[in-house]
Amino acid sequence: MARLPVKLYTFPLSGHAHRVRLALALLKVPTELIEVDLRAGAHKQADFLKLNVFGQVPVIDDNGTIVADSNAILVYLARHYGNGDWLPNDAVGEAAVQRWLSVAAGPLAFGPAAARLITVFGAGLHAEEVIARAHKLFAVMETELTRQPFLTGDKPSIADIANYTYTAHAPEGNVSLAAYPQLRAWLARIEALPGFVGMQHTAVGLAG
Ligand SMILES: N[C@@H](CCC(=O)N[C@@H](CS)C(=O)NCC(=O)O)C(=O)O
Repeated sequence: MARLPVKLYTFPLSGHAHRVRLALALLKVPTELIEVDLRAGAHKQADFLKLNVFGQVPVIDDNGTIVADSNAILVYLARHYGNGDWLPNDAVGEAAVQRWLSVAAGPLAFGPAAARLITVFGAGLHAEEVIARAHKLFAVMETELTRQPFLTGDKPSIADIANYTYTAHAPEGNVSLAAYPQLRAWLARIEALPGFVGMQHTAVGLAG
């Protein structure tokens, strides 16, 4: 039976959802975008909770296979559609990628992504604290990227995809990238990959 496009349940300003959209685009997987109206609470309705008990985007439906959580989806897509690229099979290579997926779910989420939640969505978080956390992370990434063009080596992987969006959009949360030339060059390398698609910009913070 002919395969249908992968359905991506998304929200245009969600960096977590964008990382999946970017992966689908780079892997050239036909995609149907289904917008979930987070502002109207559609993600907490029974129909959506059946797809993701956590009531969050992103979720994909790949011809009946439902996968929720952005990093879990990146692993699924890399294994299913990546032809061995994007997620190495060897133990050391896979662990190196997982390390950066943990960064995306940890310091990236609680640093630059959280800073952007304040300016884009009005979240009641402590700006100074999350901005400081973002700079601490970016200083480490800057050092790592002086040694190699992508986070895990010479080739891009889902580690780069997972960390791209909230880094690129950090200025929206008042986190300047001016002090990080290697980080900016890395963003440009990802943006130059065939099929790259960006996330909608929001004119707030330093991006205002
Ligand atoms: N760990 C999840 C986090 C996803 C997430 O935080 N999604 C946000 C949008 S960026 C969301 O749906 N928020 C609504 C909510 O948590 O109620 C993932 O990586 O997919």
